[in-house]
Amino acid sequence: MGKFYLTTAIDYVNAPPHLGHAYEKVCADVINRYRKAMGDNTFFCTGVDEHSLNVYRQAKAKNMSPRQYCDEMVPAFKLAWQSLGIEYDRFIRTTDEDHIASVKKLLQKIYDKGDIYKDKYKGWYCVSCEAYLQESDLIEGKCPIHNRKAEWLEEENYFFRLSGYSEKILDHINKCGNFITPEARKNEIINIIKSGLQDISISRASEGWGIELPFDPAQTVYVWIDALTNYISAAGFSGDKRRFKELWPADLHVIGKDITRFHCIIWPAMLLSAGISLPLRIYAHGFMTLEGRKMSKTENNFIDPKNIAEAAGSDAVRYFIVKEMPYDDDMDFTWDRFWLRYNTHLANDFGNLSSRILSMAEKYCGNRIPGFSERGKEDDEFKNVFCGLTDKYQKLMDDCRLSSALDCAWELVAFANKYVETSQPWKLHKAGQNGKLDNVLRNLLEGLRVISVLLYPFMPVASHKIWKGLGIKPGEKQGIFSEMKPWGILPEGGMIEKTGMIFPRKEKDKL
Ligand code: ME8
Repeated sequence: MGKFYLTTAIDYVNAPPHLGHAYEKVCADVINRYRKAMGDNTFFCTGVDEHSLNVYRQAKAKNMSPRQYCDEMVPAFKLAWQSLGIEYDRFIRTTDEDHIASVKKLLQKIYDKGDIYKDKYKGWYCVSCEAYLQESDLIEGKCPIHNRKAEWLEEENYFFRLSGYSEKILDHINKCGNFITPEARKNEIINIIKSGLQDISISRASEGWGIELPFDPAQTVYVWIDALTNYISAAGFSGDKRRFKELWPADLHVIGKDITRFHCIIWPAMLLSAGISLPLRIYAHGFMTLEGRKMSKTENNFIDPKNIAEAAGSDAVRYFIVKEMPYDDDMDFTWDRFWLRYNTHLANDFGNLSSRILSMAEKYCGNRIPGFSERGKEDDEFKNVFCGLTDKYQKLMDDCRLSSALDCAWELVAFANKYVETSQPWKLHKAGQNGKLDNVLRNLLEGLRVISVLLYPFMPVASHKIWKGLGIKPGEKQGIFSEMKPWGILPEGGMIEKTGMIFPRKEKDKL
């Protein structure tokens, strides 16, 4: 038990979020719910990145101020996250006052340390990456990621002495094995650092949209330096010292694999320069494509998180995207697989199991939770399978291996389904073997309880329905896990309520 400060990347506001952005927020919400369930005092921050050139230009084209434009875009993000059951503690905007103060405070510290100097910069800039690219990176003059023409920028800027931090960052990566995960991402970063870091430009002179540099108000802070600072802003860096001491360092930054250079090199260097401790872990997830193609608004190839949550329910979307994204690779979303998984895993395997167990308990045990009348070897075996897999699940969750943790819970679903088939409670009832029948149903009810606890971080709506069915109300105070983990805690004689179909079968549909 302790504090757990968790963040996601903050999204650019120039287009509404798609299901790829949603994956990251769901993934963080699953981890946050799990940590809370373990009894941690969690703080979960997400938000939006507003001071980009894209925002400035789009607002101008619409004859709006950039701030007005952002104010119009923000509700789309909040609604999308709400529709997927994402419960954050802070939604930070980079135009928030405390964030602006925090950026200025951090840059002043780095400036005072002597790590910032003025120089001329010339180079190719991709507005979608909001970063300079090497000429050798361009393909026919275009950014290879965004397929967008790079722009030649030339101006006098302030620079950060990133090159002076290579050794210190490498040292930290080597000392803290889990600082960058998965391993493949860590190796990429080590290679980049070893090939030599160059100082980076941290300000812009040309546009009027951004945070003013504290030591030269004629320039604004480069959007990435501004955005990265959000993590300490939300922890109270510019305000309450006690709160900052309690929350920082962040326990986990969840980000996409495309932005590891910023988070694993530039961010640690900025913190080291300012004498602030480094985040404990960065988890860089894979990318989601749609039917084999990049998710993109401009190419009309995207899924709106709100629409899919309305069609299938938030739990089903959460389940699918987390299940399908491997820990260290990309995933391809296909509608066929989405509905197949919905109907087989959720409606058949899990939904049927829970309604079957509750209706058998209603029918054969008079709506009440039976006790163990003749507890035997078989019942211990049942219990051991459940407790063993719960321990395995916990280790995987602690390591952010969410898809594998779901597999563990699913092994239990499969085991319980098989147990129903082999123990045949309907036959025991017919034969009047009531002691045995009570034991079988008691095992199944306990099993269902454990499964619903393991699935809670992923599918909170379904878990709450099952808890209602089992007549239990886990409190949040001590953490659902510690409270609900012990085997055999269902109260004998407790009332049961049928839940109905938790996941009704659905026809395949493309939205
Ligand atoms: O990069 N699949 O913002 P962003 C999985 N503002 N993840 C995806 C994805 C996909 N198809 N598309 C985007 C930025 N993401 C900056 C971040 S943080 C200080 C500043 C992820 O809107 C992406 O990897 O382009 C990133 O983690 C997040 O969504 C926001 O992307």
